[in-house]
Amino acid sequence: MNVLLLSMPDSFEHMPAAGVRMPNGALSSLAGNVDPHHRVAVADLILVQRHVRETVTQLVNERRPDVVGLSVMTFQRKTAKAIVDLIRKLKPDVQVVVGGYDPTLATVAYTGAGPGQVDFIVRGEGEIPFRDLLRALETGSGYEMIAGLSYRHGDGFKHNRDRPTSRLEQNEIRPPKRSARILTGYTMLGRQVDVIETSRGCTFDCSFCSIIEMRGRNFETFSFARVIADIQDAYDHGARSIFIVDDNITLNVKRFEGLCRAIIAAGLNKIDYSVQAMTSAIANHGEHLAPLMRQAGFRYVFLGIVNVVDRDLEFLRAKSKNTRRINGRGAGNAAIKAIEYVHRNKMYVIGGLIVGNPDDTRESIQTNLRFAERYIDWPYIQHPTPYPRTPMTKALEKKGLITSDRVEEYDGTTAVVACENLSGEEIEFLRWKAERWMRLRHLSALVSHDPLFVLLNVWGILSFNFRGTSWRSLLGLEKERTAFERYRVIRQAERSYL
Ligand code: B12
Ligand code: SF4
Repeated sequence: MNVLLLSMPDSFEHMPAAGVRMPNGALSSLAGNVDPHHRVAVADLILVQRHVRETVTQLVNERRPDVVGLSVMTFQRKTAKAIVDLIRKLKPDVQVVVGGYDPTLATVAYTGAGPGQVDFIVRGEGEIPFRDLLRALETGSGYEMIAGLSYRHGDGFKHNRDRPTSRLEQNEIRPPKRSARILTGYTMLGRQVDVIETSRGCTFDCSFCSIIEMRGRNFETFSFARVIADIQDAYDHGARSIFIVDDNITLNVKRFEGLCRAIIAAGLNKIDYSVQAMTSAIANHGEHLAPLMRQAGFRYVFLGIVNVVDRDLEFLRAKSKNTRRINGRGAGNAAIKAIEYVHRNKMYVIGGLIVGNPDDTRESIQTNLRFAERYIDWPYIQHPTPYPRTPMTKALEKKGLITSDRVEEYDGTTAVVACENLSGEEIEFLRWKAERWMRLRHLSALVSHDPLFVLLNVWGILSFNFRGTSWRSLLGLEKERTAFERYRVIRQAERSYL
């Protein structure tokens, strides 16, 4: 069968498509796990963000897919539905499958008839159900036995039982197939980027995170042999920068140290790596771990700092993962110590913070922003966002603080939730105002690492970063509020990809 797999073009504030265009790891993994006789093509639409309609039209006309699969996050739902409509117009007999976080956690949003209508929903991990679905479509053997699948049946949808998470050590999941990708232009600030996985899952339960409802609290790991082969494959396909997409690689620090050693032994430390990490793990084990990470080629460490105010950490259920331990005892917030280890070893901190929680005040938000200004190299500051079925969403609903149900705005940097004492707009204004300047500071580090990229892209980066801002507002001749209003209008227009 001809299969076309698409990831959505929607990007957000911290990942401007001019500088960061990463492949979607799910799709190449699906491609690697279907039966080999299918002709599978993967198209990451972030690579053609301003030509989505033309690209999809061309792909459907050229490849005549029997099945189209879309990977969708919640803020991409509206785009996904518009793409489905376009594909159906071009090829009415196509079978449409959706998977990923939004179809799994907001399944009913996809079961309706009419615009954006889909035929199948894969809930949770997709490799095995998608492989089995293609088999069933080919042989006409029925869908009842495919765990994790929902399918259209008469006027409604049938939902098969959930599928247990895969045992990764047992090689149940075959490696990704990067050769299925048909578009080019992946980049992480000028270097070709790819994504790899070394584990799936997390045993924590932060209230804002989708992972627990997605797969339960568990931690599954791939063997080092598989990981190293996967990195080598990414390198052979041209990657010189790798984003490790693991939910929480730092759950097992000994294993992470072993992985660093394996990367060094395989000579793959010539690649720049980026990874997400818990502050507590880096603060508690940084003495040994951080130098090893540096030696292995790590450059950016995304630290889930979350918040530096204790009350907020409690609301976000993220206190223990951000607590430093000395002799087995809690010793305060781990963020500063973790940042110290990262910096001492010449790596950069991407600082993940969430501001605008229910009890936040102007002062507590400013405390977090000032912290970011002082300690963080690249800010990744977000607002509480009510993703489907997270504990935080339930809490926010109960408090009546959700101010927008337009899911295309659920990109993390559009405030769709108010505090008890501040409007969403005010919270977003405070973040927007501060973050533009924090990002600017990192330009010098970019220049020394990739001068040509900066030279060729500096104008694009600056105009994206300062969109809405005018010379008059910079000189104080116009209110920053006015610039912010302009920015919001621009951001609103950016959300329309077709
Ligand atoms: C890596 C990652 C990123 C990377 C993305 C790199 C890339 N291009 O893939 C970066 C850092 C850029 C990123 C950014 C964002 N992310 Co992000 N990210 C993740 C993370 C940590 C891992 C995702 C991953 O690759 N997993 C590995 C793959 C193999 O697994 P998977 O994606 O789940 O796919 C499996 C199934 O879902 C399914 N599947 C997926 N697609 C499809 C399609 C079909 C057809 C089928 C059949 C099955 C299927 O099968 C796959 C294989 O088993 C997750 C999860 C987490 N715990 O936090 C968040 C997560 C996906 N991100 C999220 C969000 C919100 C964002 C942002 C909007 C803001 C933010 N919070 O950072 C931005 C927007 C990105 C953009 N497009 O601009 C949310 C999504 C919530 C939701 N309900 O939509 C998550 C769940 C985190 C959370 N807050 O809980 N992210
Ligand atoms: S530690 Fe990270 S992956 Fe784990 S639940 Fe919290 S935010 Fe999600």
